[in-house]
Amino acid sequence: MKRFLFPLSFCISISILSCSDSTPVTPEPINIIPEPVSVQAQEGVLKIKKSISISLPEDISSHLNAYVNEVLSKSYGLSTTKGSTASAQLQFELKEGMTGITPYELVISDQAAKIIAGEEKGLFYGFQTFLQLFPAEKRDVYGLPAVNIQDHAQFEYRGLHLDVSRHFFGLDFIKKYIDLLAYHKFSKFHWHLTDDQGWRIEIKKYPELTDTGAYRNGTVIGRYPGTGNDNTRYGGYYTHEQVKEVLAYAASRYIEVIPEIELPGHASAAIAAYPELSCFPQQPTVIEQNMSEGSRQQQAAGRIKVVQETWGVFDDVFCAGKESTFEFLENVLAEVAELFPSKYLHIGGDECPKTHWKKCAACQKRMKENGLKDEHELQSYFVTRIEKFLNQKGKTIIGWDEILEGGLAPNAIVMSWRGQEGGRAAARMQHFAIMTPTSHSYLDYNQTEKEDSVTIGGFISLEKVYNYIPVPDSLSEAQAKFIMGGQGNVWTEYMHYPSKVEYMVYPRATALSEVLWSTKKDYKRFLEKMNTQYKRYGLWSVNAFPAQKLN
Ligand code: TNX
Repeated sequence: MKRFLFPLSFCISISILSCSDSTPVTPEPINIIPEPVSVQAQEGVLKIKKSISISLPEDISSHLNAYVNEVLSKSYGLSTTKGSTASAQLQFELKEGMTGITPYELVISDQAAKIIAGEEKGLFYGFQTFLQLFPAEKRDVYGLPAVNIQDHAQFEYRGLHLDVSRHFFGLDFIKKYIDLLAYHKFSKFHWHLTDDQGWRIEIKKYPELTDTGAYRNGTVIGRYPGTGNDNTRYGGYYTHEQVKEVLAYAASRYIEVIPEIELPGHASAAIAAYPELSCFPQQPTVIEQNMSEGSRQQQAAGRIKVVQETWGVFDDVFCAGKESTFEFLENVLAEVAELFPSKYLHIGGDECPKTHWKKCAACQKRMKENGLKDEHELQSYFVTRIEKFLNQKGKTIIGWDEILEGGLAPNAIVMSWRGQEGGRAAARMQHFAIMTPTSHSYLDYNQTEKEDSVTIGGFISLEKVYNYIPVPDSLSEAQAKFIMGGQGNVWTEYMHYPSKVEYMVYPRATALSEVLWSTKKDYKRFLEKMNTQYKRYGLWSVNAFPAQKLN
């Protein structure tokens, strides 16, 4: 077995420098991910031994203070003391007039490290860069290299998504996932909370959504259509209190959490809870192959709508004809809008088969009354109506690129997943877009051609992710401004455990962080930095895909 994947050609000249108390210390090599705008190595080394003095601006958020102290202590065993503005070893300073998206400067001399930024978020990013100048292990003495770093982000939207419906992940893992986002300077966590296989957020007005909709009677075994059903009840959900805990945790890491409530498709779990949301409440849920014993018995006993147990796209969607559907969704969304501070709310919009709408008298009546020429226009009516409701609540909707079909809702942001075309079309219409194409950012796809675990298939290598350019060439400069950034999508049909999520997501999310933050492209250099990054994965206890298996 090969021990190292990446070329070790990058070798900075390691000089042994003397420090104030005259013990020689070796400065760490500089391997920052995502790559900063400018890094100028200087002569000298800042020596840190057992404790570090810190000065923060007086009016800084207490959570930033707490984070800085906690990470330095947990990761590096350093005790922290409060230092004076002029002499602390780690100084944070807010300064007006810096330009760019969340700019910061990090200046390290043999006396002190100074992080300067226009806002707290910038100070936080500067601190992440500072941490990457430490070795990825606890030591008695640390030697940080003297350096001048100027940095800012290329895109404001730098996201990672997580599907918690197909498989559910508890709070500890969600927090760890957020920690990892923070280390990579991601700015958004897209929390995919509802889908056919489980409704995962408490809605006080509709308790059945979680009492019934958060649990399925079993799960298909193996790759779809599977070899059987495990016949094991599976599920879970987040209470409002837990959601608030996650939001506070994310906020203290400067990460915005964007909730997704899927509509009008991917609605089987909600329909299992409230069958009248379907066009056909009297028709049993169809699970063509490998249905669980529990669901068979449930259907035989007359409770014919069940939470889905297999993967795919299903015909039973929210009925667009009944007023009660909109009343329900508005009540749900009102609670979600209130809970999440983000100005964005993702409403799904993808993969909504029109089979039921075509046969449903209420849907057909709605189309006729509103002069809608086909079911795509009915979907557009659906989304536009929901958008209007959410706009009144001060929220901007994001939807998967199917929301372009039949006419885009007036203020919607398009999340382009079936390639780049949706994002390009949106930008041309002066709508904002977020790029998450299956070609480059589906982190559920295989990362080697020889993948030996069960996955959804496909193949997106680390290099492919790294070489992604989110702004399509064909856009004018003015249109390109509508590309807010990009995101990695993590669909969890084949990720049953946190360790599998990490195995699929890292190292590719590391490459994506550089794509979204930096304008530089140098894959060879990136691979060199990955030698250090794999050590950081060790420090962070991340079960990353093994480097040896990547080539
Ligand atoms: C498509 S991307 C889906 C998901 C699946 C995913 C699997 C999108 C908007 N919808 O429902 O989980 O493919 O890769």
